[in-house]
Amino acid sequence: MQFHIVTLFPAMFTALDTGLLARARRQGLIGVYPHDLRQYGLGNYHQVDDTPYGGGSGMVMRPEPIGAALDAVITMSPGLTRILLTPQGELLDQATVRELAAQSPGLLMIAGRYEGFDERVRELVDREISIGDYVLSGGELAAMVVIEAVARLIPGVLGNPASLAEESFAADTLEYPQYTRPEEFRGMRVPEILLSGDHGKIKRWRESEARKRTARRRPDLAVGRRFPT
Ligand code: 6GU
Repeated sequence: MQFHIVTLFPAMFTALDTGLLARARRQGLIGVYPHDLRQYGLGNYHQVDDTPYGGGSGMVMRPEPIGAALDAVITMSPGLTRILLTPQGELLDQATVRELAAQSPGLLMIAGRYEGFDERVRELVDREISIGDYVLSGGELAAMVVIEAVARLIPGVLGNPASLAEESFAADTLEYPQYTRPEEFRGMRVPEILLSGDHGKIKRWRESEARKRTARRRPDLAVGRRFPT
């Protein structure tokens, strides 16, 4: 799966040169391709932003460089799903992540800087996505969040596919409490049931703990909801 990003800061994506994603790239399971928006800027200064019509503070990203960058990438890789990263977009959740993971050959994301995009940029994309209700100075970190969340759903990227299956089964609840050694840490003991060896009892305990934790911490996660697998 291909992840293309149109950005003024392509170097930020070297952050993905480590760990799980680096291995996935070496194996050819994913490709991460930042494209420098500055190359498509206007005039001698390669301008990508301008003052807003009607006045006001801040700068607005001009539509032509973004349009030219999208055209160039789409010509090289037809069929990419075009995504504008913006706090005004639909909130990213695991159901959306699954939809994005099903896009072939991949995603073309626009990571903006400055105060916003010229409204006409919205006409150039297939969807708009936000990663949460807070403001970032640019879409780059949001793009990396999308890449990480989507890539781990691609077959072969995760070391242990069983954890994926468990996640999708338990997608409507938070995870149950987990413990490893030692049996006692600073006076806190591992729940006796986990040491019992009774796998039926352990399974029921975990389901019950996950339900209780979800009800207390995230009552908005509706009981019974399941993400498509
Ligand atoms: Cl996608 N972009 C920016 N700039 N800020 C955000 C965001 C995106 N999602 C949440 N905050």
